[in-house]
Amino acid sequence: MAEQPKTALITGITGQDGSYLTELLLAKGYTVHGVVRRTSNLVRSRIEHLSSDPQIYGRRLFLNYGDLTDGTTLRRIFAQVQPGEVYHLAGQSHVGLSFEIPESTSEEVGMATLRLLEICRDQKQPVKFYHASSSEIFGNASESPQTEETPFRPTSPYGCAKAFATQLAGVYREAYGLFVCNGILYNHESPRRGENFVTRKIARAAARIARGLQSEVILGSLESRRDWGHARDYVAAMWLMMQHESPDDYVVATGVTHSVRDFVATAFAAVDLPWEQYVKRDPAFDRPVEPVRLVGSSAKVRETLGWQPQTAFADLVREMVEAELAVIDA
Ligand code: NAP
Ligand code: G4F
Repeated sequence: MAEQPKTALITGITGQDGSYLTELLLAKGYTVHGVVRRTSNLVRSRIEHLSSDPQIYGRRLFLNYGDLTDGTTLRRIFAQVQPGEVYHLAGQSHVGLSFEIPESTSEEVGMATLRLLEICRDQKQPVKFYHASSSEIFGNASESPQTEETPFRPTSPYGCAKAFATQLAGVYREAYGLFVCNGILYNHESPRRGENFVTRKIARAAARIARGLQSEVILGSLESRRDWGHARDYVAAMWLMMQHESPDDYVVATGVTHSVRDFVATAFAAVDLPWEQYVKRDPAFDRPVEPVRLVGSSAKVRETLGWQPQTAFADLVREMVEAELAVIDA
């Protein structure tokens, strides 16, 4: 007998990861439902190529209005969609901004995860739940590289809220036997990254400066180091976790760090410009506290699920800069 197509529900489908995950799941034959919030602009640029395709939209891809803060509607969406797999990616995802808007960040990142776990608990059909945890839970990390066993020491409101949600996810797995996975993901980027994250800001500036549309870019700390991978590779790890026989937590990382300065130098080299002439520093972009030594050991996800990153740092940077140039030159 032919296998029934799987149905997935994605919160945060319009975000960077949501868009790549939707492409992956559609390619695997899933029916995909996304939760989208009401916005003043109807264009959802990252999934426009899918939602404007009549062969896909309304057939295997559906968008449902909802908001993380609106439990009644989320519950109704679950009842209508009856998802087999839920990928919970939505929420305020900017660490620096979480110092400005800590209450709404904690509500969206922390309490909304609890809300969704409670809905999962009440489902009659078995439902698998992926929680988008973050390396920010390790914050001022006590060891390096970090593993699934490293203690949580967050250094931002965002990190605290993710730590709360990560621990709750573990509690629901243990207490109720739910299939719940925490993907503890390190920074992952792409041409679809939000414009106020450092990698996209740099890639965009390098391209615009090269085309004479901008004269400089103002950044915060150039010394900060991150373990940067490609979002396309990281959504594959999310899917693999949900296919494994038992639920678990996994660190997903490249294991290699680069500084913001390295990113700048690589991006400007891609357009043959000396970055020192164009990059200015403003402490206004510094955070009250920065995590230290964030680099992940992905031994578990590599050995258990066979995952490995496919994109090298230099290729990621080049892809991001070339995408910006293509938009300008179109
Ligand atoms: P993103 O591009 O900022 O996308 C966030 C998504 O959440 C968007 O679809 C956004 O909708 C939606 N959203 C925000 N608040 C919402 C609300 N109240 N109700 C409904 N939807 C809401 O983030 P991302 O980079 O794809 O990351 C996905 C998840 O992984 C996030 O939870 C993030 O914290 C986490 N994470 C990311 C990284 C990384 O390096 N990218 C690393 C670790 C963990 P709109 O389009 O309407 O704004
Ligand atoms: O690009 P960022 O804003 O990413 P950050 O704070 O590492 O957070 C991202 O990765 C986390 C995973 O570890 C996710 F959980 C989170 O949702 C998000 O996706 O900043 C990277 C580094 C920081 O040290 C920051 O201080 O770049 C430094 N930086 C320097 N100048 C800047 C800037 N960051 C931003 N956003 N803008 C600047 O001008």
